[in-house]
Amino acid sequence: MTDETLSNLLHEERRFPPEKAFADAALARPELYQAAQQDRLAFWDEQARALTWETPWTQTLDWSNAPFARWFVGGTLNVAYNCVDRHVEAGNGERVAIYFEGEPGDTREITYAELQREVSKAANALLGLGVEAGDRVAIYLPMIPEAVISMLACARIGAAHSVVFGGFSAEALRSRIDDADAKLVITSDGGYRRGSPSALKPAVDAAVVNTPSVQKVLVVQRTKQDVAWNDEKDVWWHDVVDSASDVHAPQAFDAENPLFILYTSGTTGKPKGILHTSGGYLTQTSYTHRNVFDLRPEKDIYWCTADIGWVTGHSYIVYGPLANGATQVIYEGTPDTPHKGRFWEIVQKYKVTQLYTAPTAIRTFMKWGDDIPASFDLSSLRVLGSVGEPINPEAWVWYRKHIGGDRTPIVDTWWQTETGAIMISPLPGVTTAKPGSAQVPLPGIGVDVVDNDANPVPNGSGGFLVLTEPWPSMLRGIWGDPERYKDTYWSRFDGIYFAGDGAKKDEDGDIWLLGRVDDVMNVSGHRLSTTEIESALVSHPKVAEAAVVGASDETTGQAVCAFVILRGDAGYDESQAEAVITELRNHVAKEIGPIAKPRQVMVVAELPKTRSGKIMRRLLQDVAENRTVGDVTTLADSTVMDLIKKGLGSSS
Ligand code: 6R9
Repeated sequence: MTDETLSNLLHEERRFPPEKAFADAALARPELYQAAQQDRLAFWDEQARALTWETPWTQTLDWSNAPFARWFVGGTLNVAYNCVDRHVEAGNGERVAIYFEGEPGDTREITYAELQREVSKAANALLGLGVEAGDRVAIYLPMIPEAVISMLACARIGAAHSVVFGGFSAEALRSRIDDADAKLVITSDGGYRRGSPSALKPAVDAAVVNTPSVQKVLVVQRTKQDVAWNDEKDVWWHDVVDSASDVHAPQAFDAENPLFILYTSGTTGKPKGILHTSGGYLTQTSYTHRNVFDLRPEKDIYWCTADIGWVTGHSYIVYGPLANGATQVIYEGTPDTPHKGRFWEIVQKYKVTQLYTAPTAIRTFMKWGDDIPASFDLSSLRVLGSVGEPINPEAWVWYRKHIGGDRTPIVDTWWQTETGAIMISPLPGVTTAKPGSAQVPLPGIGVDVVDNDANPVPNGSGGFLVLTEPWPSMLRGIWGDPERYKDTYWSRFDGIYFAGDGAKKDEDGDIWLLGRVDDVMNVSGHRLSTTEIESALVSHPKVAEAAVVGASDETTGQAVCAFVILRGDAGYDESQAEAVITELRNHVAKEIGPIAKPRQVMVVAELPKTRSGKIMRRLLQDVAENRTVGDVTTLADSTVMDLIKKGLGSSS
């Protein structure tokens, strides 16, 4: 990518300095940056000391076998003890750890003392089922407390978990179980989604037919729907966990003991099993969770809306918040069940102080209309977070105004499954925010934007996002495939981590993420970022969401094709289609330049998204290029593509 590549950037000049009262009281201090700059490793030592270690480490970082890192060498700790027991020992056993809100409206309140008993029981049950330190356990559960308890029970006994999204197919589950050689699968009869029970166990039944490593299947009863039962393999949670002893002495494990494997899709077909270990991962997730969200465990009610099957659920529902002794909300279901104000009703009910969600959700709320959040009391909110995709400036501003009451800081947090924890983000109370930009690396993190030859680009230019220093929560490899780890992340540039994202530095050196580098189009030799054109479209008052792809074009190489969802209050009907499309094409030309003017704008009702909220542009490209639509198995809703094709067919 060259400088000229990303020169047509939107001009975003709005600035949101921290409010004085917030800044005065903020947990994150500007001095953190200086401390980290003076001595990076001493800075990380300091953060690691916030955890409770059984044996102290003798070396902060061993990078002698790069890119295979070891952090806090020689240190030992128990991750579950750090997330649960130590809070009870500190006298906070009566503090609520989890406010669970089921989709049908059932609730559960779990204190840290109860969590300690539940995790101990589950740990004892896993040991009874033959799971040992060093084994792998697959977890295929809905968003219920047992998902958190299962993960912590694995951590407690030193077994690595591999959580697989409840939305994934039997085949996806099978291949992940197989790749990790999991001994046990933890699942449930089903979960609630969009107002009705949806089954999970049949997918497990189908998967384990062909996974010889699996000895037992542990089944939580959530919906009480009928399930097929295999007497040799299947065990009810309420039989073996409820009857187990609620006392379990945690044993300390090496800082580099595997904590989990989490599969993420790569550019080739086979998913990559991203491996994370214990000490460094817990250090960075807890440090970032405290500072990025200004987390006060004594009084805050934190809520991250991610699913546990995504890395955000691992780092910012389970490990970061619980290591910090936070009180949090866990919600099982979808934002529009039973009504489109469900999220805001939950914020109001629990007086949520920090909300962490994804741009795709925010744009959906914009589409549903301002009056929905306006009818709830959202005044408890103090910090809003965004993760998963670049957040368009318009969505950012809407989030702050309509959810944050024009008052709350917004943290746009850039990171990946591979990084384990947040890497780039403003600090609330410290950073003057710019809508649409993740802005600055966190203290202790080395980030740059480089050109094709690994030279840092000057301010005002774009290139590839790289991480220049090893960090504590970095992936330790790809499960079973060290070569692929080196090839994917460490071979593009010598000695630095290639993230796969395009980015630009603005005049102040702040970082703007531009989407995956494979989302870059080449139109008549000009490189255009999909994100940039999507942002231009979303800045139009009639547009709620936009996805842009490059479709092959005989004359220009690629042509810009845009799919847009209009806002609910745009007052659109079919008869205005032509006029709206022309208006939007001209709008992009005006905002970015005529070169970016879409060849086609298609008005659709939905966009294809993964469960973690990422738009699957590959499928839209199939539509734009009139091909048969490819594999839809990782979509949150696999019927969306049919809807899109049908809608376009009838309007053209
Ligand atoms: C945490 C998570 C990682 C990819 C990443 C990037 C995109 C995530 C972002 C963002 C712009 C942000 N991404 N956060 N892009 N701004 N704040 O999402 O992990 O599922 O592994 O995805 O998501 O493209 O490379 P993961």
